[in-house]
Amino acid sequence: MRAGFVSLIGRPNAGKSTLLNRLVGQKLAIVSARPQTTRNRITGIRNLPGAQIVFVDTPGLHPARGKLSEFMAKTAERAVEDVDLVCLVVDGAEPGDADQLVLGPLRRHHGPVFCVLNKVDRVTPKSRVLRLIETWSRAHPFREVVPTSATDGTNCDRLLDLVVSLLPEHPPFFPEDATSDQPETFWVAEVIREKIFHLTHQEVPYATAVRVDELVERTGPECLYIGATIFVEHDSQRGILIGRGGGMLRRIGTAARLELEAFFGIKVFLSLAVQVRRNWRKDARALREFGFLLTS
Ligand SMILES: Nc1nc2c(ncn2[C@@H]2O[C@H](COP(=O)(O)OP(=O)(O)OP(=O)(O)O)[C@@H](O)[C@H]2O)c(=O)[nH]1
Ligand SMILES: [Mg+2]
Repeated sequence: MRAGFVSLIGRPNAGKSTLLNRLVGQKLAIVSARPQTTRNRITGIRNLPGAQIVFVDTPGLHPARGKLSEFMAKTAERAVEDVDLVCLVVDGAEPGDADQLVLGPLRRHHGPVFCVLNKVDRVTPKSRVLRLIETWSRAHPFREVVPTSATDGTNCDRLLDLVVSLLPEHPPFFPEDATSDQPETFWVAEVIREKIFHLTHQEVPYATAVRVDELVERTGPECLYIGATIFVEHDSQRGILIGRGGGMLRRIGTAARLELEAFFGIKVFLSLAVQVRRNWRKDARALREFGFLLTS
């Protein structure tokens, strides 16, 4: 039996969370077209015959600005410690430079590192993929440079095989049926936050935190009752999130509820409230309250 931990790190928007979901075979991490969607370390467990891979998704590597951003940057940097393999995920369509920002954290990892050239479905002409492989192979002594597409699945099975071949012999870390070690309430809050990323613009999704206050099964009729609070930094953002006649909050609530119902397989009653917590992203206490805690 082989088992081990594998971190996915890289610039914001490279497709780390999409790749985590693809490799695990289930949507565990939220995804959006904007950078800095992921804020926490998110594990996704893939069980294969004879192997258990614990993938670790991370916030995008970026220069920290402010307390929340510092938390995110530290979370990403620490994710290379105590893992068996690190995958640096690069957006093949917009690779950026092989600079300190992405190569720096690799130096703190003493095991093998892969470079995953993601979004190859968007790279044209195809000969450019070969040039990218050459460029990245020169930037760091990567054990493998693997072109993938997390959205259409290209080469993801090959990536899984390569990962398994590097894992140490070890009994499984988690039960066979586990897919994550995040609590359900965290995942529910993330689903709501994803809909806010999809439906609102500019600073609003970045100024938003979601806290699930209640998650209980109710009978007569049977349903899952979820109460959550959406926090924003200013009154104007609260107005935008609620929308005219409550329209925006209804759209966010409906989109989240449909996904939650599909996941839990039971009717969901979702109650959302919006509160202002001034400048919460700069407030250490609020960050702790909203679950932004460094755990290692
Ligand atoms: N065409 C294409 N798009 C992709 C691929 N992988 C991810 N995307 C898209 O890229 C965008 C960013 O994806 P995410 O998975 O949220 O990226 P991330 O690296 O987790 O981003 P942060 O959490 O912000 O660091 C989304 O719009 C995805 O649909 C891919 O292989 N091909
Ligand atoms: Mg992400």
